[in-house]
Amino acid sequence: MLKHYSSCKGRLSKKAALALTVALAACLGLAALSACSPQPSATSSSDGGSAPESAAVETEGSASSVAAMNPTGTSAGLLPANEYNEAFINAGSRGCNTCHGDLGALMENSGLDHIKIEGEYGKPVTIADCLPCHRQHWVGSGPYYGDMLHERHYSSDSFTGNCWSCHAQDSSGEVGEYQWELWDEYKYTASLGGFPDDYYDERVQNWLKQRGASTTGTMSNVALDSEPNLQVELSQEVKDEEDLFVLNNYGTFEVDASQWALNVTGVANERSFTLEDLKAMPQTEMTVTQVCFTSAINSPFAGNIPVKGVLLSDIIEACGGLTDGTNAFALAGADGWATAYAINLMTDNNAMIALEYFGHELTADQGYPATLVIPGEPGAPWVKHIVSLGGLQWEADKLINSYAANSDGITSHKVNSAWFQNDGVQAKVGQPLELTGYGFAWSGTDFVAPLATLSISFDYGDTWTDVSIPADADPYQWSTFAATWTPQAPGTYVAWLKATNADGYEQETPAGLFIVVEE
Ligand SMILES: Nc1nc2c(c(=O)[nH]1)N[C@H]1C(S)=C(S)[C@@H](COP(=O)(O)O)O[C@H]1N2
Ligand SMILES: [Mo]
Repeated sequence: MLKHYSSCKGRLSKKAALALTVALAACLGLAALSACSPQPSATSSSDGGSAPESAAVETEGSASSVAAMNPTGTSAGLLPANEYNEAFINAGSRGCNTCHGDLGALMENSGLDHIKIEGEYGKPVTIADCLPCHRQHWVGSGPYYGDMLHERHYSSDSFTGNCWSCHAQDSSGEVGEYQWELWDEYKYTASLGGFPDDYYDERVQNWLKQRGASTTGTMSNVALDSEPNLQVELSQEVKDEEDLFVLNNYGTFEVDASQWALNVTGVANERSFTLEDLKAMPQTEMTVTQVCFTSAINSPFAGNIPVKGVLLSDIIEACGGLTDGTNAFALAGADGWATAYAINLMTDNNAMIALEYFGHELTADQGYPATLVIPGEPGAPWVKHIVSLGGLQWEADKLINSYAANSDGITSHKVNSAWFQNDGVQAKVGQPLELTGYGFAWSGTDFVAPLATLSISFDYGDTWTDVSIPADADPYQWSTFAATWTPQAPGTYVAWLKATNADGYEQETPAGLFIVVEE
């Protein structure tokens, strides 16, 4: 049972920090050190709820604006309109996207040199997508968002809200032991109902119903469905290419293929491969899921890609094999992106130098003319515009340099899931509603077992519908699902989704989704 979200309070161990130097230094944009500035008006909140009366406000001295904040005007947002939700919770006036709309667009328009980060599948970028990097107190992941966002709001003309605009206090635990949380995380939890500890106690629910405070047994009147009429179909589909995320640490980089070559050292016959050389070699095709190393809960930074190219093992063989002791490659992209990786972890997983995605040559954002693809590992070491495989001799302990193995201590998600829908899905009683999403595990190594189960709950995790991933599913691809749910009663529901792998390792916080069901 999930009570409140951990906010990565643990310090990074020295070892983890070292590992992350490789992982994060490049995985994240480290350029921007100043705060966000507001962006052109958000027309709708990502809650899909009634955004506060949103005339765009011009910020003095800047061309940017945000949706007007109205902290004293009250709105239930997606929650049922009642005194508690409007006047007490004021749900419609809280959370980042209420004022800012898409946070990816906010960063894009901010004038800051931030990594390119875009919401895909029609999902806006939310604060959840910022947290894997900026919740850290570690230099490699960029500035700590708590400091910069407090300061930026404090000095903003257009921010007329207060602490509760962005935060909530979760009082689960001892009386008086409040936890500051982000509203955007808190809103999906049972604590929203006002009985954080006893929420799951039927007596609380009955008491609330008896007093007429709630028809559903939650103070917020969030509806529960403990016996959902739910059919789930799984697949490993490839979505539209335009929904594949792009993460460029240094912006879009153009390469002139006539000047380009891939240099290989640490092999019997060191050599350079031109694009023509690689095209003339045997080509292998497969479909493989790419996720960003810093994928958040409910993140749009994942996608299934049909790839085609030359297996790394074929390249090594074409160079007469590795020299004695060579067991890792330093990997460098033409744009300056660099990391290193154990060779066996790549060749065991059919790593390839990909020349094509989706049946065509790579675009600049995909890494033209060639990108290293490492099935089962997150995106950071999938070096785009790759120009060098530099032979290294690593000590045994360094060889376990899988990103999956070394990701403990940062808020990143080896087993994860997301809805493709946004908060505010509309439905009708008795009519089937299709909900879709994905789950995955970084299953390319011994460190993370393949995805085993996707689970859905409509009662804050009190009961789950578990869906097993078939044994013949490809562990290198995500599992997508279409869940057909027929709601039996009107109300606002919070659907939860979580992924579990074959070792029982469970997604730490479920992905939440607000659904509004009408009569
Ligand atoms: N050359 C180069 N390769 C790179 C990056 C980069 O910025 N430059 N970003 C990495 C990161 S952090 C990710 S998640 C993936 C993203 O690949 P995509 O943009 O094709 O989705 O590329 C990786 N390879
Ligand atoms: Mo990434």
